[in-house]
Amino acid sequence: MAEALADKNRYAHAPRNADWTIDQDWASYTPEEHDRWNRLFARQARVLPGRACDAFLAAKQKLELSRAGIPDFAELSERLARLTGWRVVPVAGLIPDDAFFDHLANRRFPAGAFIRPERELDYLSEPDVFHDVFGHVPLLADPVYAEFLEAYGKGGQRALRRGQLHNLARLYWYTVEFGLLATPAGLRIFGAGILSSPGESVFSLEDSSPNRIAFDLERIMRTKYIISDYQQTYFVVESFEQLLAECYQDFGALYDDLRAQPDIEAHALCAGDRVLTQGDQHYFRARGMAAE
Ligand code: HBI
Ligand code: FE
Repeated sequence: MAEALADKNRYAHAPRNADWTIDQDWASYTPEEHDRWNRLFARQARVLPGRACDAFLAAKQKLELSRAGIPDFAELSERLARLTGWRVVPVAGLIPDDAFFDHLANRRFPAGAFIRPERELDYLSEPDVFHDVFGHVPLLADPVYAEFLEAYGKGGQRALRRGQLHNLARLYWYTVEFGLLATPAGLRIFGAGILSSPGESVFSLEDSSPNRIAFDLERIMRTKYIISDYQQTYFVVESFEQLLAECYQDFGALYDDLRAQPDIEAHALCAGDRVLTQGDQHYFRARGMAAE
């Protein structure tokens, strides 16, 4: 297993700092690795216009992410820091929750330095440089979203202390990873997990299978999710301002409420949901996943 990991992620054994950051060693990327980034990038550049939110498309330009090859995080951070003070710091993979939240609370986004192997081009088990830098980083150039993610990091530290991280992780999952935005032109994508996935970029907006429900903080914090396939429900925010405003409140009272309430299945609809589209869950039934 260790060999497989090393083969897949050549940073797996890189020496790391106390804050879990490593040296990206940008010069060590091979032409094949840069080429794989370029192919992933080109595929998303084709599918995202008209589907990704404007803030993402604008930031992709501003950050010059359209330049070929895996970005040098130090250079990218100079451009990003001038806009919102955020920086991108290299890590070998998933890092402990407390380190992760501490970085976010200090406007540092921990991004995987490795790029997925050819055999995992479409499905990826751990956030690699394409998921993190192409999917997550551009929205950090949006001032309101940038403030939201810093607030999320601070909230994460509080949730950890209360032992309610699973509730906050759901907020991250259904917004930062898989969130949709309502716009006058229709629904648009802002979640990084969708932005970095060609199939889900179409599925999340256009397929009849998933539910699409208006953002509701408590509802989201009770809703379970799956990590190995497309989502069965997407939540829709009105604006990043709404997202930020919802996260400024002290979650203490909300967490107390949540302890008393049962979790909600990923495909379920609840009384009180403002349902934009009710999914037929055909995708999940075909996989025997949606419990009726
Ligand atoms: N580490 N590098 C990295 N990236 C993540 O997205 C990440 C992590 N550690 C913890 C974590 N995410 C989640 O547990 C939190 O989002 C809740
Ligand atoms: Fe992610």
